[in-house]
Amino acid sequence: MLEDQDYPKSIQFEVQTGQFRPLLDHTVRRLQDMAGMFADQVAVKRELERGGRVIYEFDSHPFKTSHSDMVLGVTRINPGKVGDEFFMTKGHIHERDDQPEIYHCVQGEGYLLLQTMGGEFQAERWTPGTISHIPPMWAHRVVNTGDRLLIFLAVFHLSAGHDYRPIEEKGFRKRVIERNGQVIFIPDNRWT
Ligand code: M6P
Ligand code: ZN
Repeated sequence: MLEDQDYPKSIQFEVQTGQFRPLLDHTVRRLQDMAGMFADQVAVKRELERGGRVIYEFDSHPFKTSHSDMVLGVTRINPGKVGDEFFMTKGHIHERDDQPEIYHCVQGEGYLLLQTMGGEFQAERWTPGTISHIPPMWAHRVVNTGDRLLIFLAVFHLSAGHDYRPIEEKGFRKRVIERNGQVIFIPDNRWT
C-alpha cells in the first residue's frame, strides 16, 4: 500500500518573481547573517549602522516520501555590493560526501564558485538558462554580478546536509569584485 506522501506531486514556479506555490520554507539572509564573509569590514560596519540590507532569500520545498526525499530550492540574490564585493550566497559543502546538486540559473547573471577541500577552484559563468552540475565534495557559492535579481533553482537530496564551517573559516580562493567598471576575481588572502 502506498502512503499519501508516495504519490507524484507538482508545484508551481513563477518565473518572474522566482517563487513557488505552495511555499513551505522561507529563509532571509541579511548582511548581519554573513558579515564576516565580505572582505571590506569598514564597509560592513558602515552598512550595519544603516540597518544592513537583505543579501538573498531562499525557499525550499522538500518532496518527502517514505523511501527517499528530494528538495527543490529557489534562491533570489539581490543586486548589490559590500564595498566593491558583489552580493553572494554564504556557500556550503554537503555534509555527505556522496551528494551532488544541480543549479539552474533562471534570471540574472553572475558566477557559480566551486571548490574542493583540497583547494581546487573553478568558476562557472552564469547567464539565464545555464544549468550546472555540482559534483559531490565541491563547496558551492553563487555571486550576483548583474544589476538585477539573480534567481536560481536547486535540486538536491534532503539527506545531503549543509556544512558552512569550511567556508566561514577560509572562504573561497577567489573573491568577485568590481574594479573600474569590470568584474574581476582577486585572491582571498586567507589562501595565499
Ligand atoms: C540553494 C540550495 C540550498 C541553499 C540555498 C542558499 O537554494 O543550495 O540548499 O541552502 O541555495 O545557499 P547557502 O545555503 O549557501 O546560503
Ligand atoms: Zn548544496
